[in-house]
Amino acid sequence: IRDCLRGRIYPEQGVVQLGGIKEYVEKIKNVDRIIIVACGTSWHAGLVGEYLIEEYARVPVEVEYASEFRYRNPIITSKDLVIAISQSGETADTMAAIELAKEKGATIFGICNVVGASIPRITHAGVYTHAGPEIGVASTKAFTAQVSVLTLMAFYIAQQRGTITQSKFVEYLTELDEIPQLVEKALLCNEEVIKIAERFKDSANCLFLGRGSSFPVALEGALKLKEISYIHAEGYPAAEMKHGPIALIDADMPVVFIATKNSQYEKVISNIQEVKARGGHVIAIVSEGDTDVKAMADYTIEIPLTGETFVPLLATIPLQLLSYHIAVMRGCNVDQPRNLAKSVTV
Ligand code: F1P
Repeated sequence: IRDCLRGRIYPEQGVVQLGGIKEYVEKIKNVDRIIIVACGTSWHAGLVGEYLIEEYARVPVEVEYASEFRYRNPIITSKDLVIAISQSGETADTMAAIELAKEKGATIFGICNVVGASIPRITHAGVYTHAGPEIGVASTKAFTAQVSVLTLMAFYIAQQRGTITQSKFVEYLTELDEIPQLVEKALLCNEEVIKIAERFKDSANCLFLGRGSSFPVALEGALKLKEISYIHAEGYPAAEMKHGPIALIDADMPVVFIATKNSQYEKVISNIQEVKARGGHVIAIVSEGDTDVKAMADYTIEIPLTGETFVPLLATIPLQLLSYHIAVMRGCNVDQPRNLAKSVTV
């Protein structure tokens, strides 16, 4: 995240550097709709982007799996702005979605990690995440870097459209600038995560639940566990639990909640109570100093207290560590999971 934000945010001056995107400022000011296209982890980052762009810039956002979007007949016009997200910059589905949107006249921005990859070459403008090479196949630091860029874009679009004041813009940039230090603090949870991994490493299933922008974080937590430890995991919005997944809950179903102090904290607490009442084991990601969730959950992992906007950047850290430790304890190759390719080019 530090490398991703370096040279990009200048809170004191109240400016951001977003490369070629700034050449499309009129488009940004007048756009009626943003469509985000991506696959896998990048799609989850896109969902976080949806929450943030709609919250701050008040532009309707749709987030599409590129692998679906490319094969249907989506309604796209020259008024649309499409943001394509890809770690590798080579994902065939994402490239096909970009070409389709371009044919219909949309403006395409890219968020990519690999400099000079194919996707940056077919977009109109873009931002590199500069997360460094992803050694493993599963996307990890690329995810937090993508979310950092999307957070920055949400603030920038909001500033340009006048949906936030310049003083708020500066305030948000200042908070974002502090995130790398908070991530360092979040990493101190490692010892606690190892204990939890030891306890649940033999589970057959796992459920991840969150509300608001913590819902995509739950999806990403579940995907990482699936990808590198081969444990069946599902991410759900916590409020959807009662519409189905609650039937699965028993003593063999660990449930990971993102239960940080934010606007839906009380509601998450009642979801935790529902799980506990059915004998489920609760692992909760909580804000530093939390007492209410701690009194209920079987295990808690603390992350630094931060504004709701920045929770995805911090809450992802313990979830990635949890998958990592479980995978290592199960003897899985975390860098080269079976059946997965770094770039899905067909
Ligand atoms: C998309 C993706 C990754 C996943 C795996 C397969 O790649 O689904 O999120 O971890 O590597 O591909 P990308 O378009 O972000 O490179």
